[in-house]
Amino acid sequence: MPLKTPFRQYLGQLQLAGASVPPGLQDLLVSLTNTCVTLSDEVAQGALIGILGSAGTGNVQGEVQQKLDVIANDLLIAGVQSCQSLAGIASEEIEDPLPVGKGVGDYLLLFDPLDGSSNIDVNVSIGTIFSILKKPNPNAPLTTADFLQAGRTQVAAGYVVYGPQTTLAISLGEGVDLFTLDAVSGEFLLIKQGVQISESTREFAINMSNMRHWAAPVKRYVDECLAGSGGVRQKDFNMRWIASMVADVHRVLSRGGVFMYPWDQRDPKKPGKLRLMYEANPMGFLVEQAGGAVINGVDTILDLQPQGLHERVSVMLGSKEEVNLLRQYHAAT
Ligand code: P6P
Repeated sequence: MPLKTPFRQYLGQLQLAGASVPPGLQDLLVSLTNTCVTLSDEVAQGALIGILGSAGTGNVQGEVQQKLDVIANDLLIAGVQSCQSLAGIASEEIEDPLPVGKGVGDYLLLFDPLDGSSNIDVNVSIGTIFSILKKPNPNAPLTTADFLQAGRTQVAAGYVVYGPQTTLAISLGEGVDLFTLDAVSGEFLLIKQGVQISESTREFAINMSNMRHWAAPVKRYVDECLAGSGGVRQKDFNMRWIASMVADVHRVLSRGGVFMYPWDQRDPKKPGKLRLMYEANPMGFLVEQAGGAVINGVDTILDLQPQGLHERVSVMLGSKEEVNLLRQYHAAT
């Protein structure tokens, strides 16, 4: 498909296993991404329209909400209300799923409306992460159980990163494609089709300040990266940590690497910091579609059967060789 194809036209031309994208899914994706364009404008205004700083409220995660967290959540919920194919929404910012219309329809939408919000006030990239599932019984009343499907069942997943460019990464199950927001037309234009993550890398991403709390396999892996060319890996590594999953994962998709937010002993009962349903699963879907891998240490994350809408998970994703090594080290314990 020609570069700079607008997203709406791309969806109209895309073939999935020889068939067109269902019109209801096209409508949902266009409404969702158009809302992200509006959100991008809000994010870019920042202090000029008084939307930085804390909202003074907490979310279901027990976290202090930033004003933009609330704005993003409200915008996204409002932006998809007219989608007849959408039955319900699950958001990081709200406890229970929200029915759309009468709560019937083919699809379910899950999102982290504004991931990385600790970076909002310091002008570092943040983003919206989304996941779309099929509703098991389209005409039955909406239930939380409808959303508790393994990540591999996603029909679409993606993110919009609000950075130097506002860029959309999306997969409908046949590879990952990238679009950048054109300021003139206000549309996402195709910039790359078929993103592939390099199997090997020299770059890892983890919050090093947590090192003393990590499990042994993670400590071993990172120590070996730090030992560089004189150590068992026989190559030097670089480290990055943006503390915004969307930005870190976009870098991994763009130039390879491994991103880790593993379980640590600060709160042993918590399996990890990141959420399975609307962070790890959509990001893992993209990474696998781009030829990478995503695990929680021992299991492939996309095969996990969710138990709760807001459950957390340990995450290691990116270049296949590195993720396989992490899996090997976890299996050896
Ligand atoms: P830390 C942002 O709050 C987030 O959920 C992810 O986007 C990011 O990868 C992680 O938390 C950063 O966590 O502990 O390094 O601030």
